[in-house]
Amino acid sequence: MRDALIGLGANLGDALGTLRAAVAELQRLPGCRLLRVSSSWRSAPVDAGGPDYCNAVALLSSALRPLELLDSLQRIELAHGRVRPTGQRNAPRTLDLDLLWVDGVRVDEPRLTLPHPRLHLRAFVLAPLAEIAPHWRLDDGEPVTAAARRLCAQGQRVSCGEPLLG
Ligand code: PH2
Ligand code: MG
Ligand code: MG
Repeated sequence: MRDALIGLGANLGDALGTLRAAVAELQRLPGCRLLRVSSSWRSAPVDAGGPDYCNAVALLSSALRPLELLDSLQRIELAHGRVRPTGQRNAPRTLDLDLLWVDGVRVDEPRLTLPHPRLHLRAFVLAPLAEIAPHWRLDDGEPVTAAARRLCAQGQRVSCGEPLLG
């Protein structure tokens, strides 16, 4: 079993309801145990257009290989009506489940790069991560709390919203 960090995002339809449903599905994923889930955090789209996003992160313990876990995440996205318009990068989406980090795993393949190459640049990931794992350190050793504060000071606005569990 390895710990795995998932980023959740939605900015179409009932985004908060979709994140709650996705968390319930992560809880039921075969071969996985849900360890922690952040609150829902609201932010403006980064490098994208459309409505504000609801974002969250979830920490799993998973017996699946990274690509198997990615397949499972993409099945959940599809079940929530995720479509990928051709030629439109970062199009608004009903549900985005990104595999961001797997303990001890580095891969760089067409379908999957771990750790996620933009993990350290996104307050909408680091703020919820600091909520559930305040002692987490990024690849370069920077504490997640400091990195989240720095990105917010640089102008990325994120605000904590509703709990996603219970
Ligand atoms: N996801 C993107 C691009 N931009 N911005 C916010 N605030 N939240 C996201 O989840 C997000 C984004 C591509 O996946
Ligand atoms: Mg994404
Ligand atoms: Mg994605």
